[in-house]
Amino acid sequence: MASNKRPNFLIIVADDMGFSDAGCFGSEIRTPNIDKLASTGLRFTGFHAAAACSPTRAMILTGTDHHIAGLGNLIEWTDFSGQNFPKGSKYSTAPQRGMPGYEGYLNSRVAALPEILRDKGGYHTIMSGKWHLGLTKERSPHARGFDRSLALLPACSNHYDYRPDAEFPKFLEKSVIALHMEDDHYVEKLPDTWYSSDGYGNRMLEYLKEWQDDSTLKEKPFFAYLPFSAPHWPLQAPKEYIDHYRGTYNSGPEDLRQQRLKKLIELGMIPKDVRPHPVVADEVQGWDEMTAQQRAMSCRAMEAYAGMIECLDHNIGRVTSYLESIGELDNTFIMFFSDNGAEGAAYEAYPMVSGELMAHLGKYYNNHIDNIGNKDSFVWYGPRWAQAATAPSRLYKAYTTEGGVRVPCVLRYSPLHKGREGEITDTFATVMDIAPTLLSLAGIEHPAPEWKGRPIVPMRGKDITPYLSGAAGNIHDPTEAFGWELCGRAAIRVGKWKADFIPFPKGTSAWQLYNLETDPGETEDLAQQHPDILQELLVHWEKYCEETGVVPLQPELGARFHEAVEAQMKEGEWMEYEYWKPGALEERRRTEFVRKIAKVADPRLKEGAAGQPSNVLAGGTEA
Ligand SMILES: [Ca+2]
Repeated sequence: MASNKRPNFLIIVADDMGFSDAGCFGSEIRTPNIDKLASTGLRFTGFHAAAACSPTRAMILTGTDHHIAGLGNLIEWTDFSGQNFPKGSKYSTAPQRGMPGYEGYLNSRVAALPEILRDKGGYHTIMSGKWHLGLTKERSPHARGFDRSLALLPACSNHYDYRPDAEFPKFLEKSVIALHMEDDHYVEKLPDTWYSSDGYGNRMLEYLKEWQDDSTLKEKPFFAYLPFSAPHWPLQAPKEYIDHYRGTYNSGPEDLRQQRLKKLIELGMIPKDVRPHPVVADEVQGWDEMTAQQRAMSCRAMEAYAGMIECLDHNIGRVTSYLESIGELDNTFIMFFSDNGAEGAAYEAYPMVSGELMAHLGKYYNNHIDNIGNKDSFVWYGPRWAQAATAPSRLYKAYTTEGGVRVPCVLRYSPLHKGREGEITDTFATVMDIAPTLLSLAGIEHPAPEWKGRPIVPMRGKDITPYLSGAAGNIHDPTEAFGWELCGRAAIRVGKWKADFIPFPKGTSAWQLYNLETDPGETEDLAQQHPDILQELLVHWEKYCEETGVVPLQPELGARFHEAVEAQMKEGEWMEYEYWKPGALEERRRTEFVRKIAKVADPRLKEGAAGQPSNVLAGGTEA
């Protein structure tokens, strides 16, 4: 391999895949291709994302916090407050609507990584997979720097592009239609044989072959972004993959959880004496309370989930094998990771959606036990299976506890980590580190404070190349603070100390304090024992809110911010493109379905900067 050539980049993202769902992270699911990347690269057990999809994707593509980049929350959750809140919750996302940083697409404060790599660095930029960073042409991958793209624009869809001829309940209208854009135009019809992971793998291969076969293009290195929409629900996969798992999960989710924990300990990925967080699943029946039929149905959902992951892995293998066949594998910096923790929502138990949703599914889908996983089935697997995959961590997707934000990650780039193949590292890293790392490897400086005539923000992530090459012992300084916030769930971490704020009913609606070094499961709240450390973290929290523009949804997350905001828009007046309405996919009528988004002034208080952190934590983080 020519060493004077700048590296190619391949960033592969799984959607809602749990921490222990890959073979190289202790899973029984067959993932030979991810495992091969791991055995020839590094595995990260301290890699962190946001708690859900589009916020993470915003951070991947900008290197900064999602509250800055326009995805302060998922647009689906700011648009319709109730759908993501289980029984007993009173929280509304209304105060976030219309606020700066909550646009629901990559906003103009950021330059997107492909824009910089292409326009400043001369890279060829290609994408195949889920975008979730804007629904209209001017927000599309094409508009944000991709030379070639096939992109699923919304959060999720039927993986086979199947949809019944029916009016969708509100929850499903944004969850069924496989709205894709290819370069600068909407895809009118996907191929009849469409299945998401195969479709994205196919298209990525086409783009790579196009690059390989064109001598002019080939002079440029490539940036390839391959974000799968699997294994996000609806759990669907080709039968040949699902069949590999028939009967595998018959002993239930607790048994699987114990098996996974045992494997994680054997691999040295979690401490032998780890105290796993208990399973939190009060809203659904216990395994022992279920009938044999209910248990069998549940196992089929898990089998379908496993099949989705194997199919995703197969497509990763097709892409990496192709790179190997053209002699580009070792010159390609590759990362694979999940965008958030496993998805544990039990939508059947959500008062805002369950009745209407379940009635619709009963009428238009076939969730017979022998049909689960097929195109006309529509299932999710719920909190118990999810927590088998997030164990020993607390909770799952959409929560800012480790179960929502700690994700499996594999990195392979031989020229930088020679001799460390197969290594497992627990060093702290985040998805915000990807952009600075790629720019560093490409030899490009980030353009902040200005890009194409507009002011833009700098990156908040760190270049990880000094860590990979052994020049640095860690990626982030242990005194650096990291915040998370999503739907009023929050966390702030400095070194081993982490404070979580999880509202009722999944949490206490009070700040809790954990020592992740001795208690990675976040099981023992030390807030009473170490009030000084908690207070110190909360100073960092306020600073994080000020720096990133978090609009807190509870007084506990920032009374002085909270008092200044109130509901700005009504329910359902936010989504910018109503693509699920009849006729909305027709080119000539599309503009009828684009809504104007009201803008309000930023009412966050400007006076009184957050207090400067004292050194309580600095003392407390010495490992
Ligand atoms: Ca996701």
